[in-house]
Amino acid sequence: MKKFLLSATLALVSITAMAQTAMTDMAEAEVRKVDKEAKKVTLKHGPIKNLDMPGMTMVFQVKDVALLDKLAAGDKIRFSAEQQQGAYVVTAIEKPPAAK
Ligand SMILES: [Cu+2]
Repeated sequence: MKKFLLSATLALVSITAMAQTAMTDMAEAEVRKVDKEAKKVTLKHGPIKNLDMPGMTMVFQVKDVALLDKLAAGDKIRFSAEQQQGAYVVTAIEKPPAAK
């Protein structure tokens, strides 16, 4: 009986951990510079969980230049990034509905 309770608790803990990962998938950032020609964007970003990166200002490449279309310096965004072949690449950008 004790053993059953323990494994049930462990299962519950791992489900909770998975849910938290999904919810914190996107990081917060403020756009500093948009460079469409180079397909790059400079972001002052908060912690990025999946990259194990603390908050900082840095340049990202973008997966698709269309992500930069409606972006301007000063915009507050949420974004997803991945590490691909040694470079940090933004794969998705979300702007809050209130933004222009
Ligand atoms: Cu960074």
